[in-house]
Amino acid sequence: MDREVDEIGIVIVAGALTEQQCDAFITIIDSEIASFTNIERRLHDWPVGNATYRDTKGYKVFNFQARHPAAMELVAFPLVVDYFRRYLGASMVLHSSEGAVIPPGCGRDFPLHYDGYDRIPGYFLSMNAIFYLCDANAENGATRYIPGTHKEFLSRQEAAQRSWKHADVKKGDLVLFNPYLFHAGSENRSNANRPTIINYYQRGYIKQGFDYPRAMSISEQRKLTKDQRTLLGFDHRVPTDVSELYLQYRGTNAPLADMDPFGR
Ligand SMILES: O=C(O)CCC(=O)C(=O)O
Repeated sequence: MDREVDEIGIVIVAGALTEQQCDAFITIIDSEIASFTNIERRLHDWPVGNATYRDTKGYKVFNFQARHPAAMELVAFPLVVDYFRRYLGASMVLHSSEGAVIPPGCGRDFPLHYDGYDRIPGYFLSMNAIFYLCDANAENGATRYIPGTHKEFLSRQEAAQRSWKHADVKKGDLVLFNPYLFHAGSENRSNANRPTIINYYQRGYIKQGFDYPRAMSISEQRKLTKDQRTLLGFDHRVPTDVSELYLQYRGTNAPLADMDPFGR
């Protein structure tokens, strides 16, 4: 895996999820899309040029880990977490988890990009894991990438002049990225959706996509494993004010970091 991440820029892990797990995740994503809140519907209807967000980017179920216990379990998928921690350290956190669906006809304009805020030679700030819930290739919007660009530090304009390859993956495969590899989704020219789950991790000191601990009830927080708590950012919370600072330090020799007003 190290060699492929270093030499090619992506590694495909075959059969990370079973067919049944993929189907169950597709059902969860579809039902979340069907019951989108008003603000989620409005985001997808948002005008982008002459089209809408949905027509250009497809459907995004943001905060996917909060939608179902299986999705929460997936953010702590041991292969991903153990492997990425080797690059991003033990304090690594989740930046975002998304259920993503590229419908037929969508994805033509996904821009080639690298992941993360910055490119620092020899040092990664983030890493991306895409679980494919269907077979994917050049026909139906598979991830495209420009091999070797993770070592070249090109501009986006330079990268746009290069030719790319498509990942060729089976349902249940997992694609892990070198963050500096130029890549993007691609046009879905088939008649079926291309569903994926995109779990994106980063160093523990970078701001996460959402304030996960604050978004959860105390009872939900208590169901989390230690690993999930670390990944969701419970070890790096910012107190709103001095009263929360007292909650953090109350009564133990370690920061509570829960800010649980009822105590434990
Ligand atoms: O959907 C894809 O194939 C690519 C997703 C992507 O580019 C990203 O998450 O950075």
